[in-house]
Amino acid sequence: MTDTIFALSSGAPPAAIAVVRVSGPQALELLEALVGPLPDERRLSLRTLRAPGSGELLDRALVVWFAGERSVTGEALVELHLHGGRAVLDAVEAVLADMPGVRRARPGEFTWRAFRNGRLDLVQVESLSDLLRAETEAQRRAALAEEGLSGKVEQWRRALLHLSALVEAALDQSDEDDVPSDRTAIDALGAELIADLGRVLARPGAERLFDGVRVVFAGPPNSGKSSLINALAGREVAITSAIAGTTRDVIEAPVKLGGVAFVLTDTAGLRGAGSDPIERIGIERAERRIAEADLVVWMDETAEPHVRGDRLIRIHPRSDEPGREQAAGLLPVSAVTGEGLGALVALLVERAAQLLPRESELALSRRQREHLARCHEGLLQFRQEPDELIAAEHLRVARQALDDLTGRAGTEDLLDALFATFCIGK
Ligand SMILES: Nc1nc2c(ncn2[C@@H]2O[C@H](COP(=O)(O)OP(=O)(O)OP(=O)(O)O)[C@@H](O)[C@H]2O)c(=O)[nH]1
Ligand SMILES: [Mg+2]
Repeated sequence: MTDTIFALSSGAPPAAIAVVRVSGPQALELLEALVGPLPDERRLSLRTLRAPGSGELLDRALVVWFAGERSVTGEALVELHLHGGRAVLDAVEAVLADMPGVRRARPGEFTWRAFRNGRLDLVQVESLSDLLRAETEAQRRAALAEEGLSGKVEQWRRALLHLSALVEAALDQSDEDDVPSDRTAIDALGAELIADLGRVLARPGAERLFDGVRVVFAGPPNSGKSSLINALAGREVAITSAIAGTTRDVIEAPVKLGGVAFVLTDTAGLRGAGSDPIERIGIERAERRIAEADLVVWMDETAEPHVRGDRLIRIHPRSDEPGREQAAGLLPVSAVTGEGLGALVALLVERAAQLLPRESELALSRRQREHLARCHEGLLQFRQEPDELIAAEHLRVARQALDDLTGRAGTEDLLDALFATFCIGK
């Protein structure tokens, strides 16, 4: 029999309220043992909780229960809204853990049960995971929009099934010359699906949104890279000094600027001659980061930037200092006076916006994009394949890709990896 699981689903104690969730076949029995006769289903009710054996008073708390057909986990579910003190929680949890067949939940286990019982598909689970880890406004909106993917995938799946049915029918009829095959409908539906999937695939992915847009600060030693990163991050991320060659390794600082997640990367000052072997390794690393960056803040007024185009942001650093000629057209920025910092942030946010999914527009994760791309590819091959039997096989591959996307055909290791990212009580 399935275990009944419980966990604290709200934040760490002490808190005003601690919500303990219990899910599984014995959840209702357990609630009855704690509070006596059950209140109405889905009705938050004030009850006295007592330890089943001793009758000892545990807490007075709001309790609520849901039958399996209506709960998020698809099992009988109980919520105890306890006073959020550590001792209250300990006492109640000790009583729960003592009951036979009842144990503490593993991380993500409530969500895992919801998935197993068909309450959520994998895309919805991922959206939930993203929502829980969202730290910026943009991440929160993207996570909420991601939920819409599940419905979209279901539409595509139905359209694909319909398409397959048309193709099968055409195959059956191909022996009988007098029955025309439905080639026009098949072509139209195929083209529509390809276009629809293509549109979603063409959008920027969600990775940058959650992992942060990678901005590398590069320029000669002493140009003020580390000082500028410290000023933008509002904390001492890197050591700064008047000694040229202070920064040698790559230092990353995740920051939120203008509601967008960035990873600011400090690098060793770029110079050729005169640098020692360790500094040279630092410079090699800097060059690698520059090559991989989404954006590069180039802090050299004279030297030719190592990147071009949309990735490049040129500034005139240490702009407060007399004697440093302001190069024409470069944004003057000073880590000391704060001049130009706001303008630089605005520029970073503006450039980042081009790399990120548009607000509340559906953005795919790498995993989602891979499966969707496989589906798209299957459809393209289906359209080009003159042999109807082989074409039907391409369609099957496309359908399989969508099933992989929603987890209908989920492999265990993938599921383990995903659910392990959840916290206990979720
Ligand atoms: N006046 C003024 N001084 C600055 C500014 N930014 C940095 N400095 C000074 O310039 C020197 C070098 O600054 P860093 O931030 O260490 O320069 P860096 O580019 O990281 O140097 P390396 O790590 O050696 O490549 C330090 O003495 C800083 O105090 C600025 O905006 N204005
Ligand atoms: Mg430095």
